[in-house]
Amino acid sequence: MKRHKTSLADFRPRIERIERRLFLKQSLSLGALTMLSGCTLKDDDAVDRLLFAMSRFNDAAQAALFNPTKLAPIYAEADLTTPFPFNAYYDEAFAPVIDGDAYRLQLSGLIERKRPWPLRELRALPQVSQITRLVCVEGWSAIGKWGGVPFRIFLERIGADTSARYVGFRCADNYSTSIDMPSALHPQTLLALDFPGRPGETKYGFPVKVRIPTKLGFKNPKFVTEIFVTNDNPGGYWEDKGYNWFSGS
Ligand SMILES: Nc1nc2c(c(=O)[nH]1)N[C@H]1C(S)=C(S)[C@@H](COP(=O)(O)O)O[C@H]1N2
Ligand SMILES: [Mo]
Repeated sequence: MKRHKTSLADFRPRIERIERRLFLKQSLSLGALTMLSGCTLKDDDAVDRLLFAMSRFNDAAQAALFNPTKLAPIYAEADLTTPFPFNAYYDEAFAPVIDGDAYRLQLSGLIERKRPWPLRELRALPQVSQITRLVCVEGWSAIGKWGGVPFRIFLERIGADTSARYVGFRCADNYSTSIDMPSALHPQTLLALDFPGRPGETKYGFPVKVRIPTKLGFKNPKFVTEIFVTNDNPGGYWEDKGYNWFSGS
């Protein structure tokens, strides 16, 4: 029996196969990924046990419709991961650095008031902060603190059509992603303006990241330049390459 350290990535093809077979369009659950990223898989049996547990988890998730009141776990300051890991589809050195004074958040689609928002006006909206876990499909997770405006408050303020199906995001690095409206309105979804890391560090998404603790990392856009509301699924950078679109709990 093989006894070597492996990561989630090593089992990706197999997980994808099983995922297709068992869950069809249902997501690989965030809970299961948290488990996976928090432990070392030592052998094939361990993987089988995990995949079996995951399939049960997903069956339960499938039995219930998305519950917009279900909360992601909250952590303490003592749990913060430092340094916080950086991730993007490119190397850290190429992360965009945005001029906060010149920045305007653009709005489009099914939104009544589309005037662009300067950073200082976003800062003038009600602010909250929360410590949650970011879970990346690549097999790691990290606990960080994000502060900002509850996204629901922002959507209401701009007159977004909250009966529409999707909210899409465009980013300064040409990244994009999109989420379902119930997740956009989830009480823990934040238009984040404060990030993990040292003061002044910009690579975690300055000036705006949409932080959705009920979704996998790749559904949490950094360096957001435009938000739009639509009834046509906008897909996204990874979504268009085949990643599960919902990817949340
Ligand atoms: N604009 C942008 N946002 C992005 C990405 C990216 O490449 N560009 N990568 C995503 C992925 S895969 C992850 S895991 C998280 C990583 O966020 P962090 O750098 O704050 O850890 O950002 C997400 N948001
Ligand atoms: Mo990720």
